[in-house]
Amino acid sequence: MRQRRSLAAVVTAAALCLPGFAAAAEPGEQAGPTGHQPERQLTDVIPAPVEAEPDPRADYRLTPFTVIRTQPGSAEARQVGTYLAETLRPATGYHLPVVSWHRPVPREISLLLGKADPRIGDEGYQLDVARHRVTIRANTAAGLFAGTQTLRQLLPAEIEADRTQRRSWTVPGGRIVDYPRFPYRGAMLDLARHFHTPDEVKAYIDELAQYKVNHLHLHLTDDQGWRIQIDSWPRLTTVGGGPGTGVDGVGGGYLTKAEYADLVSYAQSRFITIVPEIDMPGHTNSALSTYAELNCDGVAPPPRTDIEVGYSSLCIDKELTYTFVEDVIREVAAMTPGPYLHIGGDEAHATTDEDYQKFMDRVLPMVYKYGKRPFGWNEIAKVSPPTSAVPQYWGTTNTNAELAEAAARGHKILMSPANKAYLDMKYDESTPLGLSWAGYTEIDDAYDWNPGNHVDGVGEDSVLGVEAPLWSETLRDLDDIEYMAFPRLPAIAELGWSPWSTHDWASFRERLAEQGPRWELRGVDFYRSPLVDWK
Ligand code: NGO
Repeated sequence: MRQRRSLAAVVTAAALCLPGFAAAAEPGEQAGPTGHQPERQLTDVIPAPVEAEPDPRADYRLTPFTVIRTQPGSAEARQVGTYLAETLRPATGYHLPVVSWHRPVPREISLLLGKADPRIGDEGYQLDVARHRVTIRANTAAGLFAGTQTLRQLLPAEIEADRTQRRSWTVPGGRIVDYPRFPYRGAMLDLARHFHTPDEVKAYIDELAQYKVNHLHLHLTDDQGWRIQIDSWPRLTTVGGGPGTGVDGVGGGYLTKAEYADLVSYAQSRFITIVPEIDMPGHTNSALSTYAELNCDGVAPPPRTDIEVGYSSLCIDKELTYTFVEDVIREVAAMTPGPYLHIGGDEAHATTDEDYQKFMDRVLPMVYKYGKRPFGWNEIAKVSPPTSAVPQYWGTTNTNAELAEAAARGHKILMSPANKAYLDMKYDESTPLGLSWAGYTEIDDAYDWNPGNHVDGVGEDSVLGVEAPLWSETLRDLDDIEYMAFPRLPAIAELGWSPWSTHDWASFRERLAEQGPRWELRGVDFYRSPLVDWK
């Protein structure tokens, strides 16, 4: 009884105070079998759900009386409920109180743990939309979060507005059972070529989360700049990340440990794990030009802000190199709760194969010593690292002998083929930003490949997942990032989440068109590909 009374009090408060209340004051369940058609179909979601069974008699209408009820006793479920309420409040103007009661309430959206379809695993969810309630069930808070992101896309696009919209809010009825194809669905942002501020990274995280991306790889160091505070080598950031260290001498900057920690927890609140990358032994000019003693001849090379690659190398035969690397790995591992630490290893053209092997033989054990699982660009496959190390494929061909051998030895591979998944490739010859060394990548190119058989000898079972890297040689601000990421990021996210049986360009292109108005309302810049009939 007490619970019901307090609900009434809340709703009355909503009726009295909230601007949106009047708009929906004919509180409504007019939606449903008669008349009102929802604008969305149950399958209008990116990534495509595993299974969707529409029930047109069961449309649900969000009203000023809707309550979000989360699993009693679960602080995590409550956080997901609070995030959902925060995303739905601005456009609806509804109060949407979040409660953790045991008993169901009328017109609720409930987020509950357990008792779902057994297939959903750790990250999946079951979403039931009925006339009087929406129920999301999952085994974990991550699954509940994924379910809420689906629910968000099932509401009309105006739900993304930051001001109250005078309209009704109907969710199409039926059931979705959904879970990921691969455990790792990633994006990468390059902070080294141009620094991107914590706020820009957070804005990107907010977008990634909507497409069920669960890892963000940060490329933190390169020839141009060093972007993460390392206490034992302080000049890395004050000098190596200082003003003018962006490409063409533009910008500069770095993350303090406090800012990094804040980003890690912000990402965690959206169920995204940060994967830090310290690129070595190549791509190290910023460290080498900051600390002369790291060079074989003890002479610091000049800082460089051009976009040449493959000219720098740590000094393989100097013991100080390994003191330096261990200090960095220790500090980065300590500030990173996630399981992975990326050590780069790409384009070490200034290091001989023998030296590269020597270097990796010393450095890979350090990653394990500090409790992390190493990631590296696919070049690390040639040193036969322990099989728990993850090579990240960035080639442009469908054959790679070293990668196939690594898969045969039992490695999991992360797929980021540059001609498909690199978000910094130009869309076509007229794209003002980006590079084109791997070719032009239109939205259909980004979508049409199968990570489970893209490289000969690397089958579905050997694939850890997919990642869409965004390198920043030409990208200075958030608008630039967004313009290159959208609409291709959702394509890569769908390849990582949705089963291959749902893969369908015609359907994807239509679902993508529906994202356009959402991006506009959120102020997200995007490329209006002529291949899509944007709404
Ligand atoms: C390559 C190179 C990067 C460039 C990027 C640009 C890898 C793994 N190494 O990818 O340094 O920024 O291309 O597309």
